[in-house]
Amino acid sequence: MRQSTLLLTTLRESPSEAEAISHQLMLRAGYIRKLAAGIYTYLPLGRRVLRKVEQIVREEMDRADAQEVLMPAMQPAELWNESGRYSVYGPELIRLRDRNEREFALGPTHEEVVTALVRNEVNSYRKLPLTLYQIQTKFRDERRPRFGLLRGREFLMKDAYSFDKDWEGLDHSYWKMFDAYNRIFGRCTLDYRAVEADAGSIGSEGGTHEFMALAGIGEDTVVTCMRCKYAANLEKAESSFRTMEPAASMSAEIEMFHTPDLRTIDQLVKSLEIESADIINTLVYLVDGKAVAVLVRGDHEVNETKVKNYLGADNIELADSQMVKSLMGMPIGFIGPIGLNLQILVDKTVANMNDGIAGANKQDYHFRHVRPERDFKMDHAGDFRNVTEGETCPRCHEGILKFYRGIEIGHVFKLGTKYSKKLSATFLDSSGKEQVMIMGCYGIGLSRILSAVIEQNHDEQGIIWPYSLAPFHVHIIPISVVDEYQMKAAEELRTHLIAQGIEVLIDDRDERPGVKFKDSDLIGIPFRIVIGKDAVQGKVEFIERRNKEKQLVSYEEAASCILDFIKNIKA
Ligand code: 9G3
Repeated sequence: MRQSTLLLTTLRESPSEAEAISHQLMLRAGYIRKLAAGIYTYLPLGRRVLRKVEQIVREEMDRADAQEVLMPAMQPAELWNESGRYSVYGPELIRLRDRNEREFALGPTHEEVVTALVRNEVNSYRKLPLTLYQIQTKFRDERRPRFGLLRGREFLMKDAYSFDKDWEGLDHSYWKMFDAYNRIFGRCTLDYRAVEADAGSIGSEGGTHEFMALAGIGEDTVVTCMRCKYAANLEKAESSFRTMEPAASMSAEIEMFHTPDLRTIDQLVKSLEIESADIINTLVYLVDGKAVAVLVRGDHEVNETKVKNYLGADNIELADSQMVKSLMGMPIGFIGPIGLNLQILVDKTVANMNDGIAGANKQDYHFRHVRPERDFKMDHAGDFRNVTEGETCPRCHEGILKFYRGIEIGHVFKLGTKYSKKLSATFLDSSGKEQVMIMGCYGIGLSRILSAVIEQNHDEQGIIWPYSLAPFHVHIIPISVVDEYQMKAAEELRTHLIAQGIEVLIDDRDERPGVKFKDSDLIGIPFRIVIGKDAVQGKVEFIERRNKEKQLVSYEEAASCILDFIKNIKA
């Protein structure tokens, strides 16, 4: 490809709205352009990288015996009503009417469509297991699209769905996909972790893992043990909490005391000169619209996912001060469990306290010497908090838990019969008995992978593509396009490299060298060959983008350097 014809405009500055480095670089390096919030065009360089990711995904899906299909984005509302999800999703689900006023959704995912397809096409156990996949555009009207391709409203996903005759079969399909994901993310040269995850709204009936690319910009928190392989999304992570028996009832009787304007943990800690761990923090949540109190120790945070799952609810939100005022007739900051006529969930760390400070449900008053069980009933004690860094691993009980920020690039679920039952996807088993298919579903965010790879592979000057995903492998830069000798050498080198299956971009623009080098650093092609005045001695400059190593080599050496590199990364 000749850069003088390539649709590529690099920007010196990135638009102020771009906060994530991957977003800034993809805009500046001419990989994407924004059409609307969360909606992007892939320019030629971006499309070439995306196609390489697709190619890796297809190869590994095919290797895992999944069959590629392509399902429509226009999904009849009837299907979403059959699954009962049409009313569950709000404005995030993009809905439209066709010319006959029939309702459709623009597909955010395809459980309903694929189950309706398979229920019509498969009726015998002999046709199972069956795994279908597609690479297709998804639509989700995110309230806050941000970080470029990381959280878009229209994005490319590989979504796969497995159908088995029994749970054992699903287990086999699940781990086959899991292994394929490891190969895919390995080939994308991503630093990632597979973590135990919360099934979320999709409600898988048997476990789910997320694949997290480690990156500071990541919205998820990955909890890993520094000693064993334990890794979990913070939403689900636990620690090896030993429920100690509360110390003997040494604490005095409960006592109310005046705490004027002491509303927050910090204010209490400072003015009473206590530890935050001595405080019983009472938070009020609206869970599916119902007020529920959750008690955690003052140095812990409530884990809303754990609370929601415990109560089997769909929605949870922290009651704000107005809600608390109208619910409890007092301002936030003095709520406590004693005399509180709400359902109370108590984190088990609190259950072990025996001399706590808690709100007195009276403005400007708290209780001290509070002892759970003695002073307030605990309807429900359980794990309702986020683990903290430094706690002990729940698996090996020795390793220390460490946190990382992660970008969710993949998610695999054991669905069970959640959709096949509702949509009657059944088959006749070997004894002719009708059975419900057992499903799994498996997603990879292809657009997100571009962002994750850049977040993990860039420097001050721009992107540094891994060889496996680079839009081109070699960037040939003649210093002077009017120098016939240099241009001839560039063309010969290009022909020689292409003959070896290497993808080459020639910067044949009539630009100053400095501009060419800056652009080359920005777009991140792994290898660069500069053809300058040394060309007459048959020498060219060979530069590796990642470590900026420069060598003056002959044409042949330049080619063999690249071929050697390819050989040992393929090895
Ligand atoms: C919706 C909307 C947004 C959604 C969903 C439905 C996420 C929804 C979960 C999944 C589960 C798996 C197959 C590939 C892997 C992920 N956001 N999910 O179901 F209507 Cl608006 O998509 N689907």
